Order: sequence, then C-alpha cells, then structure tokens
Amino acid sequence: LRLQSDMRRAIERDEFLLFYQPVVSLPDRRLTGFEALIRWNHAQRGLIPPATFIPIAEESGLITDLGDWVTHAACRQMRIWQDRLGPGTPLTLSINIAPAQLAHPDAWALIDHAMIHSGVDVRRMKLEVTETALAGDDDLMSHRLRGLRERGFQILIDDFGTGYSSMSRLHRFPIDGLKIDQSFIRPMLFDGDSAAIVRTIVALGKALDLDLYAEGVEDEGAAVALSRLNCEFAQGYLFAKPLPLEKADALIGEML
Ligand code: G
Ligand code: G
Ligand code: NA
Repeated sequence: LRLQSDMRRAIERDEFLLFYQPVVSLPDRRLTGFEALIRWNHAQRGLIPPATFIPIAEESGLITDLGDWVTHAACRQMRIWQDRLGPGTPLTLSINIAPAQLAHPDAWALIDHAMIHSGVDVRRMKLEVTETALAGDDDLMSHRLRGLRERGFQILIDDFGTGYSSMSRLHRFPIDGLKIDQSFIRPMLFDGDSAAIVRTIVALGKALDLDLYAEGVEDEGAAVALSRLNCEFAQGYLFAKPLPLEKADALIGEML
C-alpha cells in the first residue's frame, strides 16, 4: 500500500527513468537499437527494479499512468536520437506495453498524444506485448494491435513460449516478430529440450515471416548457436546489460 501511494506521487515528481538494453544483430553483433526498461529512483529506497513495482502498478490500476509515462519518455528520447542520427536512421527502440494498457479504451489516443507531442518517427519503434496480453478478447486485442500497426509501430510478442499463443492466434494477430523467452535461451547449451524449443520457435517464426529475437543471451556458445539458426536479433548480458542513458548515448555516439 505504501509503495502504491508513493508510486502515484512518483509519477508526478518524475522519479522514474528509463534504462536501455542494446539489441544486436546476429551474426555481426552490431547495435541495431535498444529496449527501454523502466526503473524507479525512489527518494528513500534508491533504485527499485520493475519486478517489484510493475505487479503493484498492475494490481492498483496505476499501470495505465505509468505506461503512459513510459510511452512519452521513450518517444521523447527516440526523437532526440533520430534528430542526432538524421532522418532515416535504422536505430530502433522497443517499449513494453502492459496488458491493461492495450485493453484500455483510450489506448490509441494516449499513444497518439505521445507520438504527436514528441514528433518521433514511430516506424522504428516496436511495441512488446506478452502472450498473456493477447489471451483476453481476441477481437479487441487484434483490433488494437492493428490500429497501432497502422500508425507505423512494429509489434513483437515478448517472452514467447511461456504463454498461451495458439497457432490460430499467431496467425490472426498482426505481428512482426517473436522474442524467445530467456528461460529457453539461457539453458540451451546444456539442455537438449530447451535447444529443441528454441529451434522450433525459430522455424515457426521463419515460416510465418516474423523477425526472431533471442533474449537472455549470456554466453558465447549460445550466440554462435543462434547465429547458425539464423535468429537475426539478440539481447543479453553477453552483449550488454540495460544501460543508463549516458552509456546508451555513448554507444550511439560510436555509430555516428
Ligand atoms: O529490467 P528488468 O529485467 O528488471 O525488468 C523486469 C520486468 O519488468 C521485465 O519482464 C520487463 O518486461 C518489465 N518491464 C520493464 N520495463 C517495463 C515497462 O516500461 N513497462 C512494463 N509494462 N513492463 C516493464
Ligand atoms: O520480460 P523482458 O524481456 O522485458 O525482460 C527483460 C529483463 O531481462 C530485464 O529486466 C533485463 O534486465 C533482464 N535481462 C536482460 N538480459 C539478460 C541476460 O542476459 N540474463 C539475465 N539473467 N537477465 C537479463
Ligand atoms: Na520486453
């Protein structure tokens, strides 16, 4: 309850910030963009990780406001990078969208406001939604995703393999890529079943003409194995942890 009331005030006081985890292409391991990940710089407790406060935000309904803050902050930052790198830069930025944000009646209006306010070119922005987010009302969710895609966003299914996407759903939802869950990637070198699941998800994604992302790549062997499978994008501690803005900026400086 305490964190919940603190959170309300923290949104007004701007105590949240975004970290940026690099997303690289395989096999060349070049920076292609970032995933924005929220952090809370609490006045008394210091940095609080999202695993602690996102569930509270979801239970209390604050997730809509928090998600709206993330959308604005990410669009604003992306606009700064686009101005710096020039129009047409291929740099991408992903943001995580909570199920309740997608289901919210004002979902489109809120996103439109952030888009227009920032002046960002959203064609290089990706929205990550979990399979759970899609488990609700199929018609509503696919309608929402279609509207976001018409605005130019790419849609990625996050934590893929841990939820309930039936094949028919994958077929019906307008999506651009799959992010293979870390729980399959991390053990893939020593656990044959995990490796088989990764291969199968890659094959499924390819067959449906989707981009494939591996999350939680921690070792060299996994990066090599994923390259061999032609998984085109990867994130993980092998390449970089989520970085504060200054460090992400420095990486972008190297691209210029
Ligand atoms: O950054 P970290 O690995 O600690 O994130 C833990 C979890 O919190 C991840 O599952 C991530 O998807 C989620 N998360 C991080 N940032 C955001 C955000 O901006 N919005 C939502 N809805 N979830 C986020
Ligand atoms: O659910 P989502 O994919 O948004 O989760 C991203 C979270 O995973 C972030 O909190 C990030 O800190 C964490 N993460 C990113 N790369 C790695 C990794 O290589 N290993 C582990 N253990 N966690 C990672
Ligand atoms: Na994510």
